[in-house]
Amino acid sequence: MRAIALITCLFLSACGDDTRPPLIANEIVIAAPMPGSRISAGYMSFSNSTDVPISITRVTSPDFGAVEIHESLLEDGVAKMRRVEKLTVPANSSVSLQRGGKHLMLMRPSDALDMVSLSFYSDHTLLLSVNTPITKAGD
Ligand SMILES: [Cu+2]
Repeated sequence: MRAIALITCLFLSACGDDTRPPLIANEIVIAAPMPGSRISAGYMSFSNSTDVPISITRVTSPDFGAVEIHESLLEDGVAKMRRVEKLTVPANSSVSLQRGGKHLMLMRPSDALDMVSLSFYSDHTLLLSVNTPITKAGD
């Protein structure tokens, strides 16, 4: 177990005085699905405090059947969205998911959703876990 703890420690940026995690999320808004809808969107800002780019390739949640990163775009004047395979947060920089741009697409919610747990991975490495209340329409 000790070896595993050490490896985790190295990944989480040295474990020295700098206790800041490599990747943090703030300004998190997870919209509640509209009545009758089985889909909703999430927005947030990711900050990378390391000297290397960090790529999010997978998002999981026990509260949804599937979570994807999407990008909204205009194609021939028609608003569409497509799946993004990888969201890269540049070194010492941040990236925002926001309305009309990149967003989380949250599909097939479980019933009576109040809190949402999300885990962000780079391939198989867990980068960040987030627990946040859902934002009801009108909040
Ligand atoms: Cu979408």
